[in-house]
Amino acid sequence: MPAAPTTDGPATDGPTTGGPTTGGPTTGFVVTGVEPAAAELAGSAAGAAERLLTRPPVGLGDVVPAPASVRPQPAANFALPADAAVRVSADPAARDVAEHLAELLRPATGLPLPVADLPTIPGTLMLTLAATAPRSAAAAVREWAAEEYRLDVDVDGVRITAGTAAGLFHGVQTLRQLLPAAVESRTTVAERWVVPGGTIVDRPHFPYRGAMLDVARHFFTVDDVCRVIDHLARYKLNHLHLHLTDDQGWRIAVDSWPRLATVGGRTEVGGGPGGWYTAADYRRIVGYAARRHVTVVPEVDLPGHTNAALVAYPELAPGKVAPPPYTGTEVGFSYVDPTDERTYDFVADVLGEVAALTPGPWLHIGGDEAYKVKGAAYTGFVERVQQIVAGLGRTVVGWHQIAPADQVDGRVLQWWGTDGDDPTVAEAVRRGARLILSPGNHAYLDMKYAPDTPLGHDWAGLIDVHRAYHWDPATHLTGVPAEAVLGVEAPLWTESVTSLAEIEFLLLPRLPALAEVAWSAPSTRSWAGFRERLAGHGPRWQAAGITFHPSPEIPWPHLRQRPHRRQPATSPPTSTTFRHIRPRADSNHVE
Ligand code: TNX
Repeated sequence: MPAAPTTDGPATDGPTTGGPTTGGPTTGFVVTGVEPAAAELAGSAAGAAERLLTRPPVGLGDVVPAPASVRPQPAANFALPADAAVRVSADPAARDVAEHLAELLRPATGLPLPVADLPTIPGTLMLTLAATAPRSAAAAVREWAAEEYRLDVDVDGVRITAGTAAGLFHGVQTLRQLLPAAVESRTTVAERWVVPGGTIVDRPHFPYRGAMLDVARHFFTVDDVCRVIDHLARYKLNHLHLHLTDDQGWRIAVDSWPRLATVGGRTEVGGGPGGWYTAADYRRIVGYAARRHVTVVPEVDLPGHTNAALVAYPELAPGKVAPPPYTGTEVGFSYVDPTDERTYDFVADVLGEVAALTPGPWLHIGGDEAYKVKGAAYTGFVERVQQIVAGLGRTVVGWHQIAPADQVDGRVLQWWGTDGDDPTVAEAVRRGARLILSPGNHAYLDMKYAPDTPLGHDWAGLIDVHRAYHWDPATHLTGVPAEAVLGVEAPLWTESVTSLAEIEFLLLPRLPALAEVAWSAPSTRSWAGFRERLAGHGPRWQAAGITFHPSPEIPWPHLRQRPHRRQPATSPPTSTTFRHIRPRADSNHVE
């Protein structure tokens, strides 16, 4: 007779590794004094019983962003055995996702997790490239069905199926969230690695889901940027927009105009040393992102926000006089001379080199707050730059100020208004433009959470987690049909942000809120459900050493006892002095 289980198997009381399928020393059952056949029977019965008793700490639906469909099978929980292996369809991109999964799980589990191609040996974690049947006909014709995945968990293992490596990658991120929070630890942890049983079928609601990092106002290292990419990937965001140039600094080396970086890159807000990315640095960022199925969208902001370029090349400045370097936080005063042909050589050279380094389809040309280039001078400039981008075979993206310029194939406007009524943008959409929505009062990650937030701005209002979550991209702008909305992007401007900890403090927990707005169908979204699901991510971020804002809106399991206004235990952001953004007094622009 098997003895009774020594414990009722709460997941966190379990062994370091091993589980029912290995029958290792840590199953929690003791079998004594029985014949071999009976022992075998007893052993397998004990294994079955333990599987039934194994309670995962995470529910199958506890995923952010909310999946399209979740069918739990509580009797089918899976515990990762010591000999767990990853098996994957023989395809280089899928193989890379499998390696990524193993890399994610090895540090905390301490398991070897070898990766091999299917079908040699069935593994416990299987990644299969195949149609995610059954798939609706409607989904099949939507371009974003490409990112769909299906995840099946039963007592024998986990199977992720997708039509593309990107779909497999999203499935891996879901699996990561279904494991105990300790999986985020970078060192080996004593834990039972149980995954809740059942099936998830999931796909994004919008194809473009992104965040922007302003590396111009303050410079951030390649490692910092890569860490931001990790945060995006975790929440199934698939675009990183890099704001590479602004008045305070030029951050990308351009061979044909070398002083842009070597002179224009040496400044930043507040007088710090600045910096820039070499081509190799930038390639590293792009490659790191690509491996996480994130596309980099480079922005060269034109014709305004160009003081750093003018310092480096006075020939681009109106009057050909170099302005002094600028390290303040005002906007709208600088511009490249739209009447000089040399300016268009500059634009073509810079965009050509940036395009050559960038595998993705998008080139962002800025276009915001060019207060001193007005009317036809402005639209004429934008139209020429749009043609340069088209000539490079890329799709142009610009801040919504470029709306009055002529339509060019595929053009995308990034809308950052705070009022959902914008007739000029609605008209550009009628002429064929598509939109990325970054409403300043919902998606701007540089806004403060609350009046006492130690960094950030408030010109677009305060954005707590609820405000970041509570809006619908499909209906947000009057006169813009849902089909014109490509997706959502959360910009992080960095006038007040000087370190990775500060970036993370502003990103988390609002980035997952915006990720859910972009990924999850409205029918699967609810604030009540979201705040409960998000709560489980606090321990994950803590385990990974990630800074976040412990917003009192979220019922954090391990932070509950803390007074509301305390900062996170991990690297609290320092308070920074910040002058409110406003057009310079000498700006004569009226919007
Ligand atoms: C507006 S939004 C800007 C940026 C500032 C930001 C600060 C947009 C396209 N331009 O230049 O950094 O406000 O929140």
